[in-house]
Amino acid sequence: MKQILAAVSLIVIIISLLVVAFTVRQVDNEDQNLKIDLQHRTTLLAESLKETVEPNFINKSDKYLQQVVERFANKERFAGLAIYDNQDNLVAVTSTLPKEISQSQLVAAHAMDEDKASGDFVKFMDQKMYVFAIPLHDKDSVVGALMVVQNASYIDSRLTEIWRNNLIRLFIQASLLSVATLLILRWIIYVPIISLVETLKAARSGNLSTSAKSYNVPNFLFFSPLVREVTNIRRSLIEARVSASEEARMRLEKLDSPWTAERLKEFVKDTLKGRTIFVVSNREPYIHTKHGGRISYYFPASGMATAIEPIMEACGGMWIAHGSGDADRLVVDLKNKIMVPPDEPKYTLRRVWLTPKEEEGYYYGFANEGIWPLCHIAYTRPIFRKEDWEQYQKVNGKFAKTVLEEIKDFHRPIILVQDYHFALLPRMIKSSRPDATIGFFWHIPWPNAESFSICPWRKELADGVLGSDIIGFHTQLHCNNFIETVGRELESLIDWEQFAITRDRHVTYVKPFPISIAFSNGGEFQNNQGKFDSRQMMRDLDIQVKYVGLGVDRLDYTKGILERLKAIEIFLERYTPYRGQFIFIQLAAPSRSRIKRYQEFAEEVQQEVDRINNKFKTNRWKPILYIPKHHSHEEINKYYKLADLCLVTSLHDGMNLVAKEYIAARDDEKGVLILSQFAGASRELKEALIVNPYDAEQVANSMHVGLQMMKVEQTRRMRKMRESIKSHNIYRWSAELLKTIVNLG
Ligand code: ADQ
Repeated sequence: MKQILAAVSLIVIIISLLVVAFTVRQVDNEDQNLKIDLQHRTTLLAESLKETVEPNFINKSDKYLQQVVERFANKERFAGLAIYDNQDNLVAVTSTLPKEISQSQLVAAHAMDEDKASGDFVKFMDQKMYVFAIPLHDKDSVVGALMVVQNASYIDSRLTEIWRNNLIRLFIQASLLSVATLLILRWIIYVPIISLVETLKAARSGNLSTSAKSYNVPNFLFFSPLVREVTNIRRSLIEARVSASEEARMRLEKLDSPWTAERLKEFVKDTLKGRTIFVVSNREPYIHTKHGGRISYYFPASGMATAIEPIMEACGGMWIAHGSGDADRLVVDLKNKIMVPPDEPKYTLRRVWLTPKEEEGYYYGFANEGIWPLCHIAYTRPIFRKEDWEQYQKVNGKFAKTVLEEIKDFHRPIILVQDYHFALLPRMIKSSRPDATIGFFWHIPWPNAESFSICPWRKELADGVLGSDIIGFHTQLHCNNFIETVGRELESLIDWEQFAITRDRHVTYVKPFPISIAFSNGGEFQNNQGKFDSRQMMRDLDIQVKYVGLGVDRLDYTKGILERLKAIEIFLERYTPYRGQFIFIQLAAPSRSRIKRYQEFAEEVQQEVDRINNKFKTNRWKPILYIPKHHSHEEINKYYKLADLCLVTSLHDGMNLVAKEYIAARDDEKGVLILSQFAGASRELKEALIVNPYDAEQVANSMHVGLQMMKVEQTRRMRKMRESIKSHNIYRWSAELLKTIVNLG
C-alpha cells in the first residue's frame, strides 16, 4: 500500500510541476498582452486629447484648461488627466486623480525633457496604474505636458483569476488521476499479485483448501503468462506435498527411515487423534521489538526455542510464553495471541505479561541466579533469596492460570512444559486437570542429589516437577540424578527398572530424550542466499588467514569461553607457525545481562580477548575476532560453513545444540568439532575431538590435531556425525516423546 501511495504522490507532484510551469508561462503572456493593449489605448487617447489641448495651451487661461480636462474626464473612463507647464507646474488636473499621482510628475518631466511620449506602470495604494505623458508644443518648443492616468489593476485581477482557475483545475485533475491510479494499481496489479502470492504460500505451507480458495486471479492479458506459471508451480507443489505425505504415511512404521517435518505431522495426526499440544516456556520463539517506529521480530538465542520451534511448526497447537519484547503488546490480539511464524503462520503464540518485579524475582533471581548455577557444576555459587522464591511461585501460578484457561475447552490436552523456570507448574496444572497429560522437559543438567540438596526449596521443586506424567532429560545420568534426589528428599516409591516414581498414587516416568535439531536431509541448513562463498565472506570480515576457528555461544559462564580463550593463547604460544595464519571468531549473544555475574563475565571475556590480541597481534593480523552480538540462524550458518574448527568447551551443558548445528551446516563433510566431555552432546558425537575444557593444554593440542587432520579423516568423522544427527533429529525426538506420552494413557 505504501508503494501505491508513493506512486500516486509522484504522479501528483509531476502533474503539479507541469501545471505550475504552464501557468507561469500563460500568466506571463497574458500580462504582456494586457499591458500592450492598455499602452496602445492610452497612447491613442493621449494623442487625441493633445490635439484639443495644444492649440489652446498658450493663450487660454488655467481655468479654461481645467474645464477641458474635466470635460474629457467625464467622457472617458480613465483614472484622471493632468496638464503641466514646462516648469513642471500643475496647470490643470481632473478632480478624480489622486493628488499624490498628479504631484508625481516624473513621467511628465521625462516626456518634456526627451520631447517624446513616455509611460510607466506605478503602484498606488495597492492599485496598479498606468501613467502616460505626451509633450505639448508651441511651434517647435515644448511648453508643457499632458498626462493620462489609467487604472491597470484589472490586469492583476485577470492574472490572479488565471492562477485560481488553473489551480482548481489542477486539484480536480490530480484527485481524479489519483483515484484512477489507486484503482488501477490496486485492482489490476496489487490484488492479483497478492492473490498469486497467497496461492503459492498456501500451496507451499500445505494448506490445500486455502490454496484452492484463494486462487481467483483476474486473468488480465498481461498477467496470463504469470498466472499460467503459478498454476503449474502450485500444481507441482500440491503433488509433491501429497506424495511426501503418502510416503511419510508409508514410512510411519519403519522407524529407521529419516524423520522429517512431514512425517512428524502425519505421525501427530495418527497418534494424537485430535488431541491438541500446548507448549509452555519462559522464552518465546518470536520476540517483537521497535526500532525508530518500525516493528520487527527476531528469533532468540535459545537452545530450547531452537529445538521446540520445528515441532510446533509441524504440529500446530499453542505455545504459551512470557512476552518479553518491547513491541510484543502492539502485535497481539485482545486475547494476547498472535499467529506465528509471522511470515508463515502455523501455530498460536499466547503471550503472558510479567511485571518488572515478577521478572526480576522469578527469572533473573530464582531461575537464573539460583537454579541455573545450582544445576550447572561450573563453580558459580547459586544465590537463593526468599523474595525471589516468592516471585517464582507467583509466576508459576500465573502461568498455571493461563494454561488452565486455554485448555478449559479441550479434553485430555497434552501439555509440554519446558525447563527450569517452571518446576512448580506441572503439580499446579495436574491438581486442577488430572486428565491433562503433562510432559516436562528439563533442558539443563540435573546435578547429583548431594549438590542439589543445598537448595532451601529442593523438596518443593522436586515435588512440583513430579506433577508431570513424564520427565525428560538429555542423558541417563541426569535422569539418575533426579531419581536419586527424589529418593533422598521426598516420600515416594522408586522403580529403578521402569525408571518410574510413584508419589500419592501418581506415577511419573523419568526417561532420557537427547534433544536435537531440525536436520533431515541437509536442506534446512543450506544457505538461502545461494552458494556459499568463503573467500567473499573473508573479504567481508576483512581477514586473510589460512585457518578459521569458531565459537558460538550465549555469553554464559557455563559455556567455557574463558577456558577456550586460554587454550587459544597456549595454542599460539606452542604452535608458532599458526601465528598470522589462524583466526578464532567468537560470536557471543548477550544473555541475562541484568545479572551482575553475567555483566562481570562479559567484561572478563572482553578483557581476555584484548589481552590475547595485544600479546600476539601484528600490523596485519590479530588472533581473535570477537563479535558480541545476536545473529540470525542464517548468519551463524555462514560462520559454521567457514570454520575449519568449531570449539564447544562448555563446563557443563545439558546437550549443546551449537555442536549439532555445526555438523548439520557442513554439507561439504569438512571441518572438525572439538567438544567438551561435559556437554550432553559428547554422548552422541563420538567422532568429535572430545576434550576436558579445564585442561587448556589438551584443548590447544586438539586444535593442532584438528587443523592438521587429513581431509579424508575429517570427512569420515563428519559423515558419521551427520548420519547420527540426521537419524536422531528433533522430529524423531518429539515423535518419541509424544509416543511415550500417548502410551501413558
Ligand atoms: P542454551 O544454553 O541456550 O540451551 P545451546 O544448546 O548451545 O544452549 O543453544 C544455543 C542456541 O543459541 C543455538 O541455537 C545457537 O545457534 C544460538 N546462538 C548462540 N550464539 C548465538 C548468537 N551470537 N546469536 C544468535 N544465536 C546464537 C539450553 C541448554 C542446552 C540445550 C538446549 C536445548 O543449556 O544444553 O542443548 O537448551 O535443550
